[in-house]
Amino acid sequence: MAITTKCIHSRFILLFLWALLILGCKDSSVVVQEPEPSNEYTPLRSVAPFPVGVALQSSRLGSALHSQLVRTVFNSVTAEYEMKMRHMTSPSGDYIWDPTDELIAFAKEYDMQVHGHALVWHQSTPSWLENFRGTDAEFEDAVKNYITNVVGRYKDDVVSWDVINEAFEDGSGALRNSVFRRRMGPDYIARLFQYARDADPDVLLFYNDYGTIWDTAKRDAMLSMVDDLQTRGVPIDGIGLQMHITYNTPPLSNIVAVMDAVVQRGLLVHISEMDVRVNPQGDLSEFTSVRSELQKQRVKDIVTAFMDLPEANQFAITWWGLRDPESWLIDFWGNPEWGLLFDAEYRPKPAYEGFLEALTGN
Ligand code: 9MR
Repeated sequence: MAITTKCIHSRFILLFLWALLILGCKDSSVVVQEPEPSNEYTPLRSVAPFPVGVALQSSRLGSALHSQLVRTVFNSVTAEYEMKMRHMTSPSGDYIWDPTDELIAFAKEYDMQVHGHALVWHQSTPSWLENFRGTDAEFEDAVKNYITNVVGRYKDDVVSWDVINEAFEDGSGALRNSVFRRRMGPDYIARLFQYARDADPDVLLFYNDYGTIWDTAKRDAMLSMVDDLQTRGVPIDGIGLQMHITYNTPPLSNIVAVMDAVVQRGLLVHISEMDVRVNPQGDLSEFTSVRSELQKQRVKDIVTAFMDLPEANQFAITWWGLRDPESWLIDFWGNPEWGLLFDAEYRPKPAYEGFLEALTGN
């Protein structure tokens, strides 16, 4: 009898220890996946006089920490890919609304504005359009229909759209020979803007591109397009200057010159898709404090230059992702990179301080 009681006791103790172990493991695995965010920083949205945005993927909202950080720090969101044509429609052309609806619901709940990206982009053409069998007029009707449906559906939720993304070639500034250019003719951009305006008279319409801050042919092509659209009364409200830069290129003076040219045309400036590479030569295998300080200064300089623009022309600054390891830069360039404001552990980096210092004038 004594032996049986002893057995029951020791089994109970074992069970108790096992339960403790399981709970302990569970706790520590949560900590590993989602470390505590630091609270020792001022949210950008609480001090910036303009919207500060971040690119989002709806699947990342599943991480409580990710979504908490996004909504605390930023007050504008852009879908990193889910609002592009190839993701808004299936290969056969059916609309896919859920991921966008989810992003928009999140933005609404936390009082954030939504910048739509992008109605037309040659790199995100769905196969139903790339291989469109009808006439050119039918092709254009399909594009118009798409713009009307998408812009119309999100009329009350999306403040601004990139109507067309990256329409000019690198180096020459020639119009890319995309399926849109081939099927709709060389004046297709003007008609895209008009279709977007017809779908929503209040939404702000942007042209968005990379390289316009270092490639003079592309910059000139973009500005000539703007001049032409404005002369003909085609609606365009702003320019997205994709800020995919490195810690030391291009010179700040180039960036300021393009921003000024946009302002001279009475348009809004969107510093879009911002990230600052610190390892463009691939010489770093870990992030150094020297590069980190250079990155900080670069961010500070860009934000300061943006704030020097007339207030009426400051649209927003949008970061192309939240945490370093999630950035497209790593796969694209094939080097270790630390291009964003937060590190892998969700901690704000010195670059974040640089942004704040520019905002507060310290
Ligand atoms: O960062 C985006 C990446 O997650 C997507 O897979 C990719 C294709 O949709 O697009 C990336 O974002 C691009 C943006 O839409 C346009 N400018 C260049 C960006 C980096 O490629």
